[in-house]
Amino acid sequence: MDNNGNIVILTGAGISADSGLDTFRGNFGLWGQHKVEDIATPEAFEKNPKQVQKFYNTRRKELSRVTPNLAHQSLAELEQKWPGKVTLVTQNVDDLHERAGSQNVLHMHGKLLEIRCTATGTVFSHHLDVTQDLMCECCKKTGTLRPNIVWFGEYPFDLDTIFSALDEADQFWSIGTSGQVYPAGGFAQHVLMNRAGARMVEFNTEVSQLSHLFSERYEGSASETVPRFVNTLLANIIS
Ligand code: BJW
Repeated sequence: MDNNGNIVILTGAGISADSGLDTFRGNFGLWGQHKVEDIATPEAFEKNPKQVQKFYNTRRKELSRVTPNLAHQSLAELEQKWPGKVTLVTQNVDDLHERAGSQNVLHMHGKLLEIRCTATGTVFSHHLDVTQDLMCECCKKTGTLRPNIVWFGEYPFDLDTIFSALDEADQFWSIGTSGQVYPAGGFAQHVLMNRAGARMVEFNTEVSQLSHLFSERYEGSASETVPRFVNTLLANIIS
């Protein structure tokens, strides 16, 4: 493995928790406040679109009240300064990585600030509330717009690009994810099986379902552990 080689980083809700956004699981998570099957499935949207749009309208609004934290910022700095390729794969639908300055970001579960026309598949950037009586710019109909979010049973975005990056990874980092959702929950295992000797690092406040796959673990808030780790790494780049 190349010490200065390619790094693939998987982020989850935990990295945005220090910015004030809720995670999904755990006592105070979003799935503690809402039933997942009432929100995050295509069937839920079909049955009760108003309720699903309301959930995403609330979360979209929250974005204007939060800012990237030191973990997001240090990953952006890493991408800029690291001699190898840095691929940031996020399960998060917020835009905090981009606002911190990261450029190579793959949003495998979609983006809160995008909506999609179910009639044509066209994706639009959208920062305001979405209601069922909003007319779609492309098909000129109402009731065809949905959040551009990947729900359970739907195929995540950019998987070909993600698996190509995993197949070339010299390091795999997992930050703030419980590892309970697939296929993201299988990425660490994929790297272990296909990239013998890759550096495996996990950052989490607690032991996760995937912790046993990582030879290096940093327990604590991502906004503290990640910047410390990145600073040390950048200070030790072998030229
Ligand atoms: C901190 C911290 C701090 C806190 N610092 N850390 C049976 C077995 C296996 C799989 C399946 C199965 N039945 C169905 C499936 C597939 C299904 C699945 O995985 N289900 C499981 C629940 C069982 N997956 C799918 O359906 C996916 N599609 C799919 O599989 O397509 C077919 C396919 C097959 C094979 C290959 C390819 C494709 C789609 C999944 C869609 C997920 N959607 C959601 C909601 C939409 C987005 C949104 O509204 O925001 O995505 S669910 C939700 O979970 C969201 C997240 O992105 C995702 C992951 O959650 P995450 O980020 O890990 O958050 P938490 O809350 O779980 O964890 C936070 C972590 O942070 C914790 O560990 C904390 O300790 C930590 N933490 N504060 C550091 N300050």
